[in-house]
Amino acid sequence: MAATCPHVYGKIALALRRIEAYAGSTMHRLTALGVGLIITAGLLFMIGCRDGGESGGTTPDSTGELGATATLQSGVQPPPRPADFASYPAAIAAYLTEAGDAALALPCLAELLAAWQMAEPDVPLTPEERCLIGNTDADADDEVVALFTAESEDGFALFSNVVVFDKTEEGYEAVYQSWWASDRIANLVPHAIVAAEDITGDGAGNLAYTSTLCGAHTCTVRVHVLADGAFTGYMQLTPEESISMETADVLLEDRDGDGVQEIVLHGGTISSVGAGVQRTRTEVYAWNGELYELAETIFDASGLLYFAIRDADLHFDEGNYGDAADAYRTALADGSLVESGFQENERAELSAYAVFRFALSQLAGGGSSAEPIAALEQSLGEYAGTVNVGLGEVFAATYANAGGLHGACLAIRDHITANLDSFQAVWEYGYANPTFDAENVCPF
Ligand SMILES: [Ca+2]
Ligand SMILES: [Ca+2]
Ligand SMILES: [Ca+2]
Repeated sequence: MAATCPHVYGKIALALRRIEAYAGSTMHRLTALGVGLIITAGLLFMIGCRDGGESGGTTPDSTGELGATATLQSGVQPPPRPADFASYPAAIAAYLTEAGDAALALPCLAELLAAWQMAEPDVPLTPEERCLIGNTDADADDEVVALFTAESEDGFALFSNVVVFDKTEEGYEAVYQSWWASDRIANLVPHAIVAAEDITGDGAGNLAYTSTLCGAHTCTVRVHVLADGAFTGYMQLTPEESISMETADVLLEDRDGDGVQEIVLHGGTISSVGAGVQRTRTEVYAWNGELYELAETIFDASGLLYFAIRDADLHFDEGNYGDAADAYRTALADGSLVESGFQENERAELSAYAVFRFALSQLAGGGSSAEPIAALEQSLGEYAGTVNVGLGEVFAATYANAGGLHGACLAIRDHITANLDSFQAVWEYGYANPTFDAENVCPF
C-alpha cells in the first residue's frame, strides 16, 4: 500500500478540487464542517502514507461491529454487515426502522457506514456522496438515499448500489436500487450521489447520481436523473443513449435562473495517445419537460490552430457564413495559436484550408465575388506544396467559368476524389476528432 502513496496524494488533490467545484455550485452547499472533515481526512491519509501505514481501508472486517467502547449517537448497534451484497438494503432498512430519526443525524447513516467499513476508492467519497436525506418522489416527506460499496472476493471488481429508502407505516423500505459493478483497475468508485431534491422544478422530488465505467485508459461518467412516477416507480429522465462524458466532473446548476436545474458536465478528454488532439468542454443538458437534452456545448480555449479552424467550421456548418469568415480570418491572423504536433506540416496545411474556406464563406454569405477570389489567388503561393492548397487552386481556377459556387464545388469534389488518400492523411488528428469529410468541404 505504501508504494501507491504518491498516487494517493494526486487523488486527494483531485478530490479536494472536486469538493471546491461542488461547494461553488448552487446545488451543493457543502458545509464548512464537511469540507473541514474531508480535508482533515485527506491530511490523515497523507500522514498514514508517510509512516508507510495502510491508507486504503478497503477490506472490511468480518464482524462489522463497532468497538465495545464506542458511544452510539443513535443508541442502536448497527447490524453485522451481511456477507451477501444483495442483502445490504434489507438489513439497512431494518436498521433505519429500529434506529429511527437518530440514524438520520447528519451525516446520515454514519455509524452504520463506519461499522461496515465500506470499500473506499482512492478518491474518497464525500459524506454527501455516501448518504443524503431529501425528497426524491411526489410526496413531501424526505427519503434516505445511500450508496453502498463492496469489493468482489477476488478484489478485481467493486460493487456499488445507490438505494432509496422510503418511510412507510411499517417502517423503512428500499424502493429503488441502481446496482452497478465496476472494474477495480482505475480505483474509482462506480457511483456517487449527486442530489435528492426537486431538480426539474415541478414540485416533486428527484434523485440524481453518477455511475462510472472505466476502460483501459479512461473512465466515462454517466449521469442519471430520476423521478418517481405514480404507477411506474422510479424512471430515468435522461435519454436512453445516456448523458455521459469521459473524465467528467458533474454539477447540477440553474444557469438561466428559471428554477429548473441543468446538468452540467465538464471534461471530455481521453487518456490514450491514439485519441489525438483534444480539448476539454462543458456540456449543458436542459430539461425539456420530458427529458434532459443537450442544449449547449462550450469548448475550453485550447490555444491550438487546429481547434480555431474547427470552431470556424462549426459556424460554417450552421450556415453562419459571416461568423465563419471572421473566424477563419482571425485564426489565420492570430500568431499566438500553436500547432498540436500531431501533423508534420500542420500550420501550412491548416492555413491553406482556412484561406480557401475564408473565401468560400464570403461568397456563400452573398458577398461580391471579385475581392475574395483575388485575395485567395494572392495567398495560394504561400502554401505551395501542401495538400490543402489544391482546394483554393481548383476553386479559383473554376469559379468564374464553371457556373459560380455550384460548378466550382463540383470541381473541388472531383479533385478531392482523385486525391482522397492525401486529404485523409493530412486531416488525421486522432480518433477523438472527426475524420475528413469530403462532402462537406464545398457543399454547394
Ligand atoms: Ca418524498
Ligand atoms: Ca421534480
Ligand atoms: Ca435552469
